[in-house]
Amino acid sequence: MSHRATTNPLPGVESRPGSGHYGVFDHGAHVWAWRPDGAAPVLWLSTRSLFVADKGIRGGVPICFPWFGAGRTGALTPAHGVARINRWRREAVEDAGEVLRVGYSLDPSITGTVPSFPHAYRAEFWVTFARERLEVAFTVTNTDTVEFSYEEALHTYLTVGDVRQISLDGLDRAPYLDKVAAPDQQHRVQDGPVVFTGETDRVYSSTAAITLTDPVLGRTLRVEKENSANTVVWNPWVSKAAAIADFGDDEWPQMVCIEAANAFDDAVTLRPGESHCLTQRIVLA
Ligand code: TA6
Repeated sequence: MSHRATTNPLPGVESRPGSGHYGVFDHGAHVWAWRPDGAAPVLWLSTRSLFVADKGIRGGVPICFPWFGAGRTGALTPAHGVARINRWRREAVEDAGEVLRVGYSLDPSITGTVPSFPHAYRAEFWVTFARERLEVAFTVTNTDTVEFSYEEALHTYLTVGDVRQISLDGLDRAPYLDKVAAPDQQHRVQDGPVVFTGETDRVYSSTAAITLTDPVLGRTLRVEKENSANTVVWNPWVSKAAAIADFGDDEWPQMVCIEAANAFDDAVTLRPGESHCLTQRIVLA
């Protein structure tokens, strides 16, 4: 099955090997579809997502760079940086049928000057779609004459049968920032599996792989990563989902975000000429 450059709502690359479905938009180098042949969709995409030049896409794998959320100052906009709202340069498509690899690049000639990140850099992104795994790799190279630091996340939205019935293993004993808790109670330590009983927005200090057990879909996903000090886990629950315009009010039970990240004190620092590659892999176990 050959890929095809698609228009969809946005230009990109799409392939349908067997009953599978692979898709990435040039906008944001945004991976929006991964459904392995014979399986249910693994990535989640809101039915309310926008597909416009200056907005992020609600679902798939948004690339957060050069800051996470509102940044370490808590005052940076746009949320999660500029990478996901710019159109990346598509550099390569390697189509071996069941395995499709697409490579992109981003640099200041695309994003323009970013006052809160006035640095010379080159960012590259590769996605590998295969039947049993999806791999995304985000590499930043310092092409400047001075060192700089940045935050990053592969903000992956996963489809689940019912978030109230899943559990995440692999974070036991990991310290985390609980962004939903009262300010004086936000520093906590994970005790056992992660389960979801309300709005959940946590930044774990952990390099571990995670196993997602989904009894409703009857499947287990393994979420592996390299060069990532943080794992972000998010579900907006009822009121936050209702407050987000591009998120359907009744969609929150069918998704969870598990994000390989380097944020806050774990921001990446690169000296001139240095590179760093953040990788996340989702494996159908
Ligand atoms: O990764 C979790 C998070 O930082 C949440 O706090 C929430 O803001 C989510 O990202 C979505 O952010 P977005 O800017 O895409 O609406």
